[in-house]
Amino acid sequence: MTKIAIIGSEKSGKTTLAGKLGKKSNVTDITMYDYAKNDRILTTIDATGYPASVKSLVTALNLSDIALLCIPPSGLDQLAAECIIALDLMQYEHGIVVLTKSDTSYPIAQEELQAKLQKITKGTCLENWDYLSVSTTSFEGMEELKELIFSVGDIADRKLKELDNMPTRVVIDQSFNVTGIGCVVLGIVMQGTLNAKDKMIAYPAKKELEIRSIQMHDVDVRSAPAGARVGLALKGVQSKDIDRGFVLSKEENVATDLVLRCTLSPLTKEFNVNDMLHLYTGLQSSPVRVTEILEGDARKETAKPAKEYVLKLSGSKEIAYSKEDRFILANLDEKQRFVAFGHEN
Ligand SMILES: Nc1nc2c(ncn2[C@@H]2O[C@H](COP(=O)(O)OP(=O)(O)O)[C@@H](O)[C@H]2O)c(=O)[nH]1
Ligand SMILES: [Mg+2]
Repeated sequence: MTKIAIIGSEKSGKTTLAGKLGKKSNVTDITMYDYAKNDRILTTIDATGYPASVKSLVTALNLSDIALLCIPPSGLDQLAAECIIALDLMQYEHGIVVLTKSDTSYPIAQEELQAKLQKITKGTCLENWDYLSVSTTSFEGMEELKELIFSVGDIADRKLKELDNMPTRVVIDQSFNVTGIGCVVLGIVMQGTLNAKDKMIAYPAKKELEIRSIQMHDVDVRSAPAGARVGLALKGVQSKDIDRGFVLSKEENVATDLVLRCTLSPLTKEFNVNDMLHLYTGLQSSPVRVTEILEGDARKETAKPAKEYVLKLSGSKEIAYSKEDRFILANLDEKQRFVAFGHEN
């Protein structure tokens, strides 16, 4: 089961490409496309809410194993650069740079564009990603792209297998009521193995529940491994108890205020004590106020690019997380909105 996020700037051909990779299913601020043939299952997520919504981009990436960064012949713009900064802050492991609309360019120009992008992304997590020229008009590169997605998908799946024995965590992206069944949620098993009849807790609300049944791509299964996209019927809760971003787990930390050890991107602007930022982890987000900036033991008024700080953040919403979870900070008032990554201090 391979899950990809298609990202990039506006009019780079993302939605057209997503439409060629599967059949449109769910639409919120992300749009999902499904494809299944033989034992190959592909879920493609188009971050349709981006660029207006940073959350749409983070959500699409956190629901996927592979990112397809779309760059048209006109090259890198402000938004594509923002996507690269987001990928690097997330240390996004698997991806492909798709040089889109290749029918409107020339091979030599595409080669130059690739060389330029490789230079720009040197030292980032994109450093070793594959490049492919693709046109959804002439179909150049489409078959190669599908093969490449599945071969990168196999590598991602092998990595996910290593997570099968960890404590089970399921991140929820949709929750609704089905007459005669009750609360049904859709989500991804982020780690561990989920079994029918498992007793879990929905965080951050701390609602106890039981997994009544599990479906993977409309087929009933008794258990689901790490990486699986699942539909779950839940016992003991109602759909109104569970929001997008909730985590089903045995144990999570829950907090509104956080103390994070953060590294600022070299490509962000500085910010000050009392500034408002946005915090993202998994599919959750919360506005937070910076209440303290510490560099070592010294209190600072300002946090500067490319430096590491301990930040005290005061939020207004409960966030569920584990010790090893990565947090992303954004400043929605800036042109390039991604600021930093961090972990609990
Ligand atoms: N010539 C050409 N046009 C394309 C290709 N892919 C997309 N387009 C066109 O580019 C425009 C933007 O495409 P869209 O998929 O909506 O881009 P998005 O904003 O990144 O989702 C539309 O007019 C598409 O028809 C392609 O491979 N070749
Ligand atoms: Mg689009």
